[in-house]
Amino acid sequence: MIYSAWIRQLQSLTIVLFTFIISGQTDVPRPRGVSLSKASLYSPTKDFTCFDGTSTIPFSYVNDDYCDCFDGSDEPGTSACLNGVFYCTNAGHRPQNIPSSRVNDGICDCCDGTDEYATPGTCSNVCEELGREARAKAQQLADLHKAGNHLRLELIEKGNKKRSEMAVQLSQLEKDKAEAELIKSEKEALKNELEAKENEALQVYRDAEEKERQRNAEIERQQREKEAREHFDKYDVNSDGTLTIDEIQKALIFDRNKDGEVDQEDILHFFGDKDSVNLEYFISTTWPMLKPLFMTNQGLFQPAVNEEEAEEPEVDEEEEAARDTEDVGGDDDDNIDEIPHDHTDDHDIEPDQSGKYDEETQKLIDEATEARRQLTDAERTVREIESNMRTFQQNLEKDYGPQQEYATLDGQCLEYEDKEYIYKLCLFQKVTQKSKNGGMEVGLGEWGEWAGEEGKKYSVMKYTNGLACWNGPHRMSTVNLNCGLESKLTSVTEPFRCEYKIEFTTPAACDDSNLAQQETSHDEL
Ligand code: MAN
Repeated sequence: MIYSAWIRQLQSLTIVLFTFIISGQTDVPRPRGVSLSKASLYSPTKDFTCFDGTSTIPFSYVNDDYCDCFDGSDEPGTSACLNGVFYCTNAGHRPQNIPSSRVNDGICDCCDGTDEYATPGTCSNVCEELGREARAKAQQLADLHKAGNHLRLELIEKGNKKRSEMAVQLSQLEKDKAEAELIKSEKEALKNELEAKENEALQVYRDAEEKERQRNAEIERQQREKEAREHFDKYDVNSDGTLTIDEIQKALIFDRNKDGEVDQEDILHFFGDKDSVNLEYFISTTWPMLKPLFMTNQGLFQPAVNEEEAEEPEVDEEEEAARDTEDVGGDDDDNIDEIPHDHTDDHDIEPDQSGKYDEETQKLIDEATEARRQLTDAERTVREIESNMRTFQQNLEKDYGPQQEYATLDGQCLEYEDKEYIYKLCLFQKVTQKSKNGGMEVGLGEWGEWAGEEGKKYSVMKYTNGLACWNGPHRMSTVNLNCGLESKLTSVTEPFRCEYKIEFTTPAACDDSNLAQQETSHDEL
């Protein structure tokens, strides 16, 4: 045990020394796989404390190919810890952190080849070449951003102008609305006033109509009564003012089964289980029940025609119908009691033959109609102003980017075609898809929100709640914004069913300062 500890110490010393020699090529000597920024945490004159603070070990244990720290911080230059981090200096290109488990695994991860130090010659140093390419690309990007940035500044100016114009328009609409509401309430008051007059005039017609209705009802009632009385008199053979079962049985017209007799039970039913009925009961109860029966029989048993008539080859149906009606209704209305009816009263107010009102009433109706029309117009105007205001308010509340650079793009539509579909992105509104083989436009989402990751919020747009996918969720689209000198869609894909990814270039996404920030964050690796 003591021997093995001694061996471990000796090995460690050799490895650490070797490491320091290798890293000694840079200014600050440090163990292998340690970045410049972390060099001070590895001091050969002190014990090493794991980054997570869980233990402190002799410095000789650092990079001794044995994992002592839970966080792998004691083995940055070996693959002993699964969770360690190896730092590639990559001089000439970008430094890089790789998982230390990849150290000496036979695969070149660092462009300077330092991760494969156990087998020198396995990896050649290609950092200069890669760095050159990366720098050229970065330069291109920087040039693009610089050129695009001019356009972005223009968009910012236009965006701010658009917003302030919208604010002015909104406050104008607020004034318009106040005015329109005033007009509306004036029109409403006028309408109420004229409608009251119209109502008053029409009430005269309504009253007359009601009077007429009552008069007709009374005529009908009297007709019914007259008819019932006539039948009563007919069947009351002894004219004693009482109709008996016996008397009605003689009226064979009620012989329903045509056996020459009127069923006594039926009569009892019509008589309310009494032997006889008086005129009053007959009118109110018996006749209304008997009449349908009477009418049926009347239709079935036509009165016998005399020979002369029988010779007539054709029967005038109209005449016959008229005769039937007479039979049913009894005599004509000649004897109907006159209902008092003051026509002079009605003369002025009844609509004339063509259904028109008197001149004065018609004038009031026309005035009220016009007032109603004007109120409807005034209400429509208020609604239209309110709807415009809502649009302006919604647009003013929309997040058009930190400097309004996206404001002028609102509503602009761009298309992209692939083999199967034509996609359309209407910025801040919606995304659609249309099959080239025809069919309906499919909604792939409506404007939702900016959804870029922290610090890059304005690099991604989300359009959600599109048409429901068959047996699945609603379609939605993610729009990635890239710097470009013109606004266009460069690709549309569907990485997951009903989830669409759109690449969109626009000068609004070009920003020198953003680029500078990105570069800084790369260097920090
Ligand atoms: C349509 C298109 C496709 C989508 C399927 C899902 O064909 O909207 O993009 O994948 O429906 O059923």
